[in-house]
Amino acid sequence: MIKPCVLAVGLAVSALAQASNPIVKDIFTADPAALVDNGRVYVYVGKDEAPVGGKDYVMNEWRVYSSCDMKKWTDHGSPLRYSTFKWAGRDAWASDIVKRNGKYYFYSTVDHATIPGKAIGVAVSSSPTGPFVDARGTALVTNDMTKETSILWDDIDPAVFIDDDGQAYLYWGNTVMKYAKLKPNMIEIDGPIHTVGLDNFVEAAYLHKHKGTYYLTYSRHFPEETVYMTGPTATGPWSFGGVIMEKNSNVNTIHQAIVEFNGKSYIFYHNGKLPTGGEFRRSVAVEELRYTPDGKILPVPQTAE
Ligand code: FUB
Repeated sequence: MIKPCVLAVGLAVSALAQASNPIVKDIFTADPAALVDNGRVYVYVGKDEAPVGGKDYVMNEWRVYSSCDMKKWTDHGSPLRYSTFKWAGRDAWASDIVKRNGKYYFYSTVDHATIPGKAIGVAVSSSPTGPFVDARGTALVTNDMTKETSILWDDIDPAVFIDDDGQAYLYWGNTVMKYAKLKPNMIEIDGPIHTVGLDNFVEAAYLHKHKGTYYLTYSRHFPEETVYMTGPTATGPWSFGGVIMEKNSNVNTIHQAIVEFNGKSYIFYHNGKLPTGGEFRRSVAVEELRYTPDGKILPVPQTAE
């Protein structure tokens, strides 16, 4: 049962609880995806399980937390694991979530058990907290090593955006950004897969719209920083906007998600700031995101309170 949020009259919502980054302090979390639904914000994270000194990601499940005020978070447990996708072999990597026609569609990166490389699956639930089931029984996107530009991990980091006319788009990629239309059923690619050359694009493509402008954010360089581009449509053409968040000190990745909630904009990301944190032991945090009157995004410093 998900409790409805009650707004306190005459009190700033932010005064209701102690501010606190990272959001989760008892486990390591990474690759935030965010959803605002029925007045509540949900953040979905991959659980980083690598031991201290670990040399690679150990990620078996996603977890979901929700909040009424961006400060006090309720733990809803794990709504799915990589093994929810029977065709996947490992790796609950980055994800995104969207609601359509009363259902919640969760797009996620996993390692394919039989096709070499990463793949993207889509799971569905009637609740934002799950449980989610595989919506197709097969991967939505698989690696194609016959292409000259292919690498084993170029099909990662899905992000979904539904435009005002109802057209849904899937964005993803590593090194090269890709995008495609989704059919209205949200579980099939519609038409060709496009590739877009972006300046020093690494990963974590993410699309949002604010006051009529489309914003494409992504990670560039390595260690990564979060940058943005703006465009007149969901497919560009894109003009470089600037750096939103500078690189982490002890983690090469940063992976953002952006939502509007109760009249403010927020950016979720990860860093390595928990004690014993680092490259494979990350922590999801959130900051307010501010725009100038002419639509530029102001640089966002990380806070730890
Ligand atoms: O968490 C595994 C990978 O690291 C994600 O897919 C990337 O975005 C980076 O954060």
